[in-house]
Amino acid sequence: MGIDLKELLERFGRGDRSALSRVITLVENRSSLAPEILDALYTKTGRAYRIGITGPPGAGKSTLVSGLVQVLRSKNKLVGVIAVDPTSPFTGGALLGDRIRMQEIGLNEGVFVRSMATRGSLGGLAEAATDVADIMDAFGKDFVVTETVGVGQCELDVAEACYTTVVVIVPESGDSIQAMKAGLMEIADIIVINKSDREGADNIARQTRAMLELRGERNGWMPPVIPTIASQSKGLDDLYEMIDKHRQFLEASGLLAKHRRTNIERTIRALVESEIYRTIWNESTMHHLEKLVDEVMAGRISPRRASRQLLERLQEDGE
Ligand SMILES: Nc1nc2c(ncn2[C@@H]2O[C@H](COP(=O)(O)OP(=O)(O)O)[C@@H](O)[C@H]2O)c(=O)[nH]1
Ligand SMILES: [Mg+2]
Repeated sequence: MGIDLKELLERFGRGDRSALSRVITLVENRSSLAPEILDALYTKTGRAYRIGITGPPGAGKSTLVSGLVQVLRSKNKLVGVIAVDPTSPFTGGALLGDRIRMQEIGLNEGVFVRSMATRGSLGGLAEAATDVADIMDAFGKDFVVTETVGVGQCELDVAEACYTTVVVIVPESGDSIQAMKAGLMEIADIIVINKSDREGADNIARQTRAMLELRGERNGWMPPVIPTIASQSKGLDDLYEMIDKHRQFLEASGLLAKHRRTNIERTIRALVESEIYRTIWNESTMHHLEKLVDEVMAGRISPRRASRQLLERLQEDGE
């Protein structure tokens, strides 16, 4: 099945949604065309503002994203949404509820929604999510909103690659403590207390503010705590205003440029490292490794000495 890449990229450039969808699929599946596509599109990136929405499952993140998208659409902004879904251990698929809700907002012109399954293995997800965000950016989106479940390092990485990270918690007992433990508070630029129609919302907002004040400002920014009722579209304008305020803060302080630099550096490093891994662990080194393991098992050399031998061999190969 041949792909006319030139034609595909032309359609992409004209704003053809099916071309966007196709490009994302090719990149997500790590097609052999992916590097060429990403290189071709990269010069068009850098415009979209990237928002990460994270928090425990069921906190109302998807509902909140739908509402936020509506606020953005009312301001005529073009929006891309990436939902990094938790994989159900039973079906292996993305949660159905998410799909349906996300499709609803996807029907709105000017909004493009893409779900990405974590597929159990976390390897490469952060890179893949960043690639998809880059593609949406190159397509001309003003905002790219990424929803991730705030569990696991990889999801934190995805959220942190965004310029403004919104952590969503709910008034359930201990939720803010849990979030704190999971390292969520560390990456939060804005904290949303969703389901503020529930009892205890004021209390948790107060507790969270106290907790944040104890910690103090982070790079000159004090994360605000915003109550929302996403299911009733309440508090979403406040949330947008705060995101915009944070954006202005990042721009004025030069932190946005710094953030982008860090992301670019991280991307280059990751690409170099994966290429090195790929070249190092080829058939011949694997074979040599097995032999060294035998030597260690037989008590003739230490693992450290084995590693040195392997490194020397690689160096010789490289010369
Ligand atoms: N009571 C209440 N329920 C909400 C609110 N926001 C979302 N929900 C409900 O919480 C459930 C989980 O929402 P969802 O957006 O899928 O959560 P996610 O797993 O964080 O993406 C759904 O049944 C929503 O209707 C809210 O503000 N108040
Ligand atoms: Mg969700």
